[in-house]
Amino acid sequence: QEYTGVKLEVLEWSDEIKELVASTKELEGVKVYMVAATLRPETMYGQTCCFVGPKIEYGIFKVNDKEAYLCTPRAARNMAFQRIFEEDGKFPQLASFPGSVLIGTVVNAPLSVHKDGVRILPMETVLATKGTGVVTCVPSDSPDDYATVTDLAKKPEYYKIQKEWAEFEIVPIIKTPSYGEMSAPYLVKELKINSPKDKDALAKAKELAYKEGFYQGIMLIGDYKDMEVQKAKPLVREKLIGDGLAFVYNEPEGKVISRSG
Ligand code: ZZB
Repeated sequence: QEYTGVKLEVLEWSDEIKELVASTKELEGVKVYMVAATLRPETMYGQTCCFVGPKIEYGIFKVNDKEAYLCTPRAARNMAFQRIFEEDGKFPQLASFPGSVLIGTVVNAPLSVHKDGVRILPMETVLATKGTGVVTCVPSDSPDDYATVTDLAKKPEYYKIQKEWAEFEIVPIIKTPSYGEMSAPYLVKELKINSPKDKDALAKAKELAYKEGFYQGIMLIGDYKDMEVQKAKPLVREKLIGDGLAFVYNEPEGKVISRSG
């Protein structure tokens, strides 16, 4: 799987991790980026927040003297074999912590309409075994994201977040003939999805949104406004990479799954 690793620079650490970062000598003068793995760089305009799995283990890894990446150790290891870190095969770990301590952190989301940054919020369905474990949230076009932000706004105490953190504007970024200007809310409603745990319906909604967005989508925002998504996708990606805001991240295919089942 070829992902785009989008770099979300940390602007303000949450109280729970502030001290750990401040006491880590190697992070002095180093910019830390949370790396979100996405298959849809053209949707980055619609980022409203960014998710981590609260129970998943994350680390900060030194890329060079100026930059460090925050992701799962598994992703850092993969990156180290793709010439993303300074020394081939090495991914020096500077800190280790569960995702829960990151909740409330503010990061810069490249291209997002939310220019002052977005919050890190919890998503219980983040898989530790996929991508970087950091999932940038585009509720207009990702049904999983829409279902999650709806639940976060409904139950802030349960999720241990401030209510305002889950209240942000969701703007249309892609229009399609079948699902209008916001495919995710449309599909979540249409398929009667009530919870982020509604796995099967969400998988179905995701597939429909992917297909319709890719083959029929038209950009409503940004440098490639009015262009077909199919054409805009690689252009947005190249722009992000050219501006140093993203890089190519490959996930080795064929995980170790026993053939017998
Ligand atoms: C932004 C985005 C905007 C995404 C969208 C999707 C959509 P796939 O197809 O199953 O490979 N993702 C990435 N890593 C994880 C993880 N560890 N756990 C859970 N979800 C993860 O899924 C790739 C997509 O799943 C990625 O692309 C990311 O969300 C999420 F409008 O990034 B995406 C219709 C989907 N729309």
